[in-house]
Amino acid sequence: MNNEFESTKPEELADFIGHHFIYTYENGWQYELYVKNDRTIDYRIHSGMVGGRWVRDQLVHIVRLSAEVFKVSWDEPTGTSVSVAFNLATRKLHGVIFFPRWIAEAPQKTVCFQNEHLDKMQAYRDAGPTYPRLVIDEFADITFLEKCGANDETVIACSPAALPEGYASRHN
Ligand code: FER
Repeated sequence: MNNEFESTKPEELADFIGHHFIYTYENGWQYELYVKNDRTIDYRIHSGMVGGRWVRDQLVHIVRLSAEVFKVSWDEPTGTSVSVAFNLATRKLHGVIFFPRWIAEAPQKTVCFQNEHLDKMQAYRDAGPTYPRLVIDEFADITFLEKCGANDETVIACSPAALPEGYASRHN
Protein backbone atom coordinates (compact mmCIF):
# COMPACT_ATOMS: atom_id res chain seq x y z
CA MET A 1 0.00 0.00 0.00
CA ASN A 2 1.48 3.32 -1.11
CA ASN A 3 0.06 6.01 1.14
CA GLU A 4 1.42 8.85 -1.00
CA PHE A 5 -1.40 8.19 -3.45
CA GLU A 6 -4.66 8.44 -1.58
CA SER A 7 -7.95 7.15 -2.87
CA THR A 8 -11.44 8.62 -2.77
CA LYS A 9 -12.82 8.59 0.73
CA PRO A 10 -15.41 11.17 1.79
CA GLU A 11 -13.46 12.03 4.96
CA GLU A 12 -10.37 12.89 2.88
CA LEU A 13 -12.37 15.29 0.74
CA ALA A 14 -13.78 17.35 3.62
CA ASP A 15 -11.29 20.22 3.14
CA PHE A 16 -12.05 20.43 -0.58
CA ILE A 17 -15.84 20.19 -0.59
CA GLY A 18 -17.52 23.58 -0.62
CA HIS A 19 -14.68 25.33 -2.42
CA HIS A 20 -15.64 27.79 -5.15
CA PHE A 21 -13.02 28.67 -7.78
CA ILE A 22 -12.66 31.09 -10.67
CA TYR A 23 -9.65 30.36 -12.87
CA THR A 24 -8.16 31.24 -16.23
CA TYR A 25 -6.34 28.72 -18.38
CA GLU A 26 -3.12 29.81 -20.12
CA ASN A 27 -5.04 29.82 -23.41
CA GLY A 28 -7.26 32.57 -21.93
CA TRP A 29 -10.36 30.47 -21.26
CA GLN A 30 -12.02 31.48 -17.99
CA TYR A 31 -13.97 28.93 -15.92
CA GLU A 32 -15.79 28.82 -12.58
CA LEU A 33 -16.37 25.66 -10.56
CA TYR A 34 -18.14 24.95 -7.26
CA VAL A 35 -17.45 21.67 -5.46
CA LYS A 36 -20.98 21.08 -4.20
CA ASN A 37 -20.31 17.75 -2.47
CA ASP A 38 -18.14 14.66 -2.79
CA ARG A 39 -19.87 13.56 -6.04
CA THR A 40 -21.19 16.82 -7.52
CA ILE A 41 -20.01 20.08 -9.11
CA ASP A 42 -21.75 23.13 -10.59
CA TYR A 43 -19.89 25.27 -13.13
CA ARG A 44 -19.99 28.25 -15.47
CA ILE A 45 -17.79 29.00 -18.47
CA HIS A 46 -17.04 32.70 -18.77
CA SER A 47 -14.95 32.70 -21.93
CA GLY A 48 -13.30 30.38 -24.44
CA MET A 49 -14.50 27.93 -27.06
CA VAL A 50 -17.75 27.21 -25.18
CA GLY A 51 -18.05 30.46 -23.19
CA GLY A 52 -21.59 31.03 -21.91
CA ARG A 53 -22.22 27.37 -21.14
CA TRP A 54 -23.30 26.48 -17.58
CA VAL A 55 -24.16 23.29 -15.76
CA ARG A 56 -25.54 22.27 -12.38
CA ASP A 57 -25.29 18.90 -10.63
CA GLN A 58 -22.67 17.27 -12.82
CA LEU A 59 -21.70 13.89 -11.35
CA VAL A 60 -17.93 13.72 -10.80
CA HIS A 61 -15.18 11.58 -9.31
CA ILE A 62 -12.96 13.35 -6.76
CA VAL A 63 -9.73 12.07 -5.26
CA ARG A 64 -7.14 13.55 -2.91
CA LEU A 65 -3.60 13.09 -4.19
CA SER A 66 -1.91 14.88 -1.27
CA ALA A 67 -2.93 17.22 1.55
CA GLU A 68 -3.65 20.11 -0.83
CA VAL A 69 -3.98 18.43 -4.22
CA PHE A 70 -7.33 17.15 -5.46
CA LYS A 71 -8.40 15.77 -8.83
CA VAL A 72 -11.92 16.09 -10.24
CA SER A 73 -12.89 13.99 -13.28
CA TRP A 74 -16.13 13.54 -15.16
CA ASP A 75 -17.90 12.62 -18.37
CA GLU A 76 -20.42 15.13 -19.77
CA PRO A 77 -23.77 14.25 -21.40
CA THR A 78 -22.21 15.84 -24.54
CA GLY A 79 -19.45 13.22 -24.59
CA THR A 80 -16.81 15.69 -23.41
CA SER A 81 -14.52 14.22 -20.75
CA VAL A 82 -12.70 16.46 -18.29
CA SER A 83 -10.09 15.94 -15.58
CA VAL A 84 -8.89 18.87 -13.46
CA ALA A 85 -6.18 18.66 -10.76
CA PHE A 86 -6.36 21.50 -8.20
CA ASN A 87 -3.32 22.53 -6.15
CA LEU A 88 -4.70 24.62 -3.28
CA ALA A 89 -1.19 25.41 -1.96
CA THR A 90 -0.03 27.11 -5.17
CA ARG A 91 -3.51 28.17 -6.41
CA LYS A 92 -2.79 26.49 -9.73
CA LEU A 93 -4.55 23.72 -11.56
CA HIS A 94 -4.13 21.58 -14.62
CA GLY A 95 -7.07 20.58 -16.77
CA VAL A 96 -7.40 18.18 -19.64
CA ILE A 97 -10.56 18.44 -21.72
CA PHE A 98 -11.34 15.78 -24.35
CA PHE A 99 -13.90 17.27 -26.73
CA PRO A 100 -15.71 15.07 -29.24
CA ARG A 101 -15.23 16.18 -32.85
CA TRP A 102 -18.83 17.48 -33.20
CA ILE A 103 -18.14 20.11 -30.51
CA ALA A 104 -14.83 21.15 -32.09
CA GLU A 105 -16.79 21.67 -35.33
CA ALA A 106 -19.74 23.53 -33.75
CA PRO A 107 -18.99 24.60 -30.15
CA GLN A 108 -22.06 26.86 -29.97
CA LYS A 109 -24.33 23.79 -29.90
CA THR A 110 -23.27 23.22 -26.27
CA VAL A 111 -23.58 26.85 -25.12
CA CYS A 112 -26.70 26.78 -22.94
CA PHE A 113 -27.92 25.92 -19.44
CA GLN A 114 -27.29 22.25 -20.04
CA ASN A 115 -29.71 20.98 -17.37
CA GLU A 116 -32.64 22.15 -19.52
CA HIS A 117 -31.29 20.43 -22.66
CA LEU A 118 -29.99 17.05 -21.51
CA ASP A 119 -31.90 15.02 -24.11
CA LYS A 120 -30.65 17.28 -26.91
CA MET A 121 -27.03 17.06 -25.70
CA GLN A 122 -27.20 13.26 -25.55
CA ALA A 123 -28.71 13.15 -29.06
CA TYR A 124 -25.85 15.31 -30.38
CA ARG A 125 -23.37 13.07 -28.55
CA ASP A 126 -24.83 9.93 -30.09
CA ALA A 127 -24.98 11.47 -33.58
CA GLY A 128 -21.28 12.42 -33.44
CA PRO A 129 -18.83 12.50 -35.04
CA THR A 130 -16.78 11.68 -31.94
CA TYR A 131 -13.31 11.26 -33.45
CA PRO A 132 -10.70 12.58 -33.73
CA ARG A 133 -11.19 14.16 -30.33
CA LEU A 134 -9.87 17.66 -29.61
CA VAL A 135 -7.60 17.46 -26.55
CA ILE A 136 -7.06 20.66 -24.57
CA ASP A 137 -4.19 20.35 -22.06
CA GLU A 138 -3.69 23.55 -20.06
CA PHE A 139 -2.53 24.96 -16.74
CA ALA A 140 -4.57 27.68 -15.05
CA ASP A 141 -4.18 30.21 -12.26
CA ILE A 142 -6.90 30.29 -9.63
CA THR A 143 -7.74 33.99 -9.48
CA PHE A 144 -10.59 33.78 -6.96
CA LEU A 145 -11.14 31.19 -4.23
CA GLU A 146 -13.68 31.03 -1.41
CA LYS A 147 -15.21 28.40 0.86
CA CYS A 148 -18.99 28.33 0.52
CA GLY A 149 -19.72 25.08 2.34
CA ALA A 150 -21.47 22.07 0.85
CA ASN A 151 -24.72 21.92 -1.12
CA ASP A 152 -25.20 25.68 -1.51
CA GLU A 153 -27.61 26.09 -4.43
CA THR A 154 -27.00 29.86 -4.62
CA VAL A 155 -23.32 29.72 -5.73
CA ILE A 156 -23.97 28.79 -9.37
CA ALA A 157 -27.57 29.83 -9.98
CA CYS A 158 -27.67 31.95 -13.14
CA SER A 159 -26.04 32.18 -16.55
CA PRO A 160 -22.64 33.87 -16.93
CA ALA A 161 -24.35 36.68 -18.86
CA ALA A 162 -26.74 37.39 -15.96
CA LEU A 163 -23.96 38.00 -13.42
CA PRO A 164 -23.16 41.48 -12.14
CA GLU A 165 -20.43 43.44 -13.91
CA GLY A 166 -16.97 42.45 -12.63
CA TYR A 167 -18.13 39.19 -11.00
CA ALA A 168 -15.58 36.97 -12.71
CA SER A 169 -12.69 39.42 -12.57
CA ARG A 170 -12.59 39.58 -8.76
CA HIS A 171 -9.16 38.55 -7.46
CA ASN A 172 -8.26 37.44 -3.94
C1 FER B 1 -13.02 22.84 -16.76
C2 FER B 1 -12.76 22.40 -18.02
C3 FER B 1 -13.82 21.97 -18.84
C4 FER B 1 -14.33 22.85 -16.32
C5 FER B 1 -15.38 22.45 -17.13
C6 FER B 1 -15.12 22.00 -18.40
C7 FER B 1 -15.75 23.82 -14.75
C8 FER B 1 -16.25 21.58 -19.22
C9 FER B 1 -16.26 21.71 -20.55
C10 FER B 1 -17.45 21.39 -21.34
O1 FER B 1 -18.25 20.56 -20.94
O2 FER B 1 -17.63 21.98 -22.38
O3 FER B 1 -12.06 23.28 -15.91
O4 FER B 1 -14.52 23.30 -15.05
